[in-house]
Amino acid sequence: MYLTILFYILIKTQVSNSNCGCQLSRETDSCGDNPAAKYFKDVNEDFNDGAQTPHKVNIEDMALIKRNTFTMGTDKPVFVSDYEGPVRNVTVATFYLDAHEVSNIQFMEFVEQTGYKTEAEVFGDSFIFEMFISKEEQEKHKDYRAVQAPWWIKMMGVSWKHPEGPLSDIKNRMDHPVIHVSWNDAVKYCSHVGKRLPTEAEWEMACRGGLHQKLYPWGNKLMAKGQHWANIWQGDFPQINTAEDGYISTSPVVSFPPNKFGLYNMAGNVWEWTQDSWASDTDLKVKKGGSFLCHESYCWRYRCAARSHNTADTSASNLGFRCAADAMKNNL
Ligand SMILES: [Ca+2]
Ligand SMILES: [Ca+2]
Repeated sequence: MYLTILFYILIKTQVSNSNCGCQLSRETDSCGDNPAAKYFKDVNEDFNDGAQTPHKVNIEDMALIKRNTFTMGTDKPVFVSDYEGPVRNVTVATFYLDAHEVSNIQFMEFVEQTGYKTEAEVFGDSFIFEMFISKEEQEKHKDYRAVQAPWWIKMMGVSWKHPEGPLSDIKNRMDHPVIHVSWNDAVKYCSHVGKRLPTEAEWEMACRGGLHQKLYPWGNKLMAKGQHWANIWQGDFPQINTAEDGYISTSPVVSFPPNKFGLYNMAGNVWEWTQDSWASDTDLKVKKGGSFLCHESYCWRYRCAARSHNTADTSASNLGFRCAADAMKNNL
């Protein structure tokens, strides 16, 4: 009897695992119970995010963004299904926002202090853009391509410190944004440093840098003054990236001109997680800003009004974050 039950459990487990597809989001619905939720506690059992010991937030490298009412969204949506519109007035209280995306060196310090393991490390894989791995690896992982976007491959051994697989490292890009971090990882990092993720409204108001209804943080013209203002894709997506802006992949977190609020790479470089859910009853989280993979022909989402989403446990090679903090008296 016990053997029969054990056999049934084993078979059920195998069937359930084989159903976990290679969509860009780790869809918890199609995979039954979220495996990360099960392992997360154990792996990070001793993790202490410091929340019990409130401390003054280090506002160095943060911009103070004063309370304002701004016009959020657009009435000229490029992706209607992303709910980019309609425009509406939103009032945002004064807050601080990191001047740049969280870098590898910052994330490494967090891991060294806490022993934290990211979800990509717990799952054992993450999504990587095909161009960054060899043809041999691509062939090996041909069954792990995202159905809707086959240039994304779910690859074993990919994590924040091994962004292109076990043999890769980050030693020459410590000042680049940390990638392969999930929303859950981002929340843990921000909490550790006494901060939090920005809301979508905070992020978008910050992106606009005080400009009214402009496409980009610097205005409406992509190549204003004949120069590049963000790390995006030049060429024919997804085959040819001419990298005319100087970067085929991520750029340092402080690169390209900052906007009027002193914020770097709000548009492009890596997507940035926000605090908000896509809808109240889902595990999908809003991300903003587009990435180095975005091209106008396919993913014109490096506009301030643009938005997209992933599940909270998804990680990828073009997705990072920055933190915000309340402008409370003890932070001033
Ligand atoms: Ca680029
Ligand atoms: Ca960015």
